[in-house]
Amino acid sequence: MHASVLTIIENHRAAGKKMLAVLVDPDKCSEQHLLKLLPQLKAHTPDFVFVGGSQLKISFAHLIDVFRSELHIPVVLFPGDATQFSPNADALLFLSLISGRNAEYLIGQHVNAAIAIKNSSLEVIPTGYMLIEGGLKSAVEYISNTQPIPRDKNDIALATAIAAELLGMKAIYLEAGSGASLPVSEAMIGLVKNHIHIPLFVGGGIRNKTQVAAAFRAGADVVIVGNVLETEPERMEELVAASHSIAML
Ligand code: 1GP
Repeated sequence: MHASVLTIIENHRAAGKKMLAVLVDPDKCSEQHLLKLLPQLKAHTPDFVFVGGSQLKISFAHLIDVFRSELHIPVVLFPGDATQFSPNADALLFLSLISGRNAEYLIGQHVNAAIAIKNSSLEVIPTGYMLIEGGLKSAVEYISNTQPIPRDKNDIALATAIAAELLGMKAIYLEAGSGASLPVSEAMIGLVKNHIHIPLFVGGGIRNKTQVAAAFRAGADVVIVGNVLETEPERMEELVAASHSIAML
């Protein structure tokens, strides 16, 4: 049993430490890939494993159970919609796509999932999920039928994040989209960080230790990496080490 995800994040923030989350998309995690990924996750443990994706409607119960039994870190649901739910995870990012204006992803999917979530013992983390233009059309943009915030419109990103905090959300996630060619800019991360008090997650297109360090220096509390480990799971060590070396910035 570990502390709640929000408590872990708050404790790290208080100690000036940064955190890395590895995102595993069940659509892209074959049994063969899992056999390569698991030893890396065990040898170079990140702070969290996120499970989810935005594309296909698949059951990921098996993956959740494997991570829960093999790893000693929180397993966090990062759902693309209400079907991507398992009561066996530790926590759920209850994502509201606040960069967009599609009610289905602002509240509709949440209503669909609400009773199942309420009946589970999952830690629920209401999260303002902000899609930022990342150089490529993202799956989130396509599936949700919303527009990302332009990558140079830092003022819009800031106002959106502040609105989320005022609405009572417990975290902000700046998302450039999985496989983005351009991660969220340091300027945008820094501006948002300086005006909110809730934890800041940053992901999308972060592929190496330099980019991990840049996102942390700019103000991210938790950096999420996914895509790069789908093709090169052996990069786990470098990315986890980068999150540790940035402590106390
Ligand atoms: C995507 O933010 C995550 O939702 C991670 O992005 O797959 O590009 O690392 P990548």
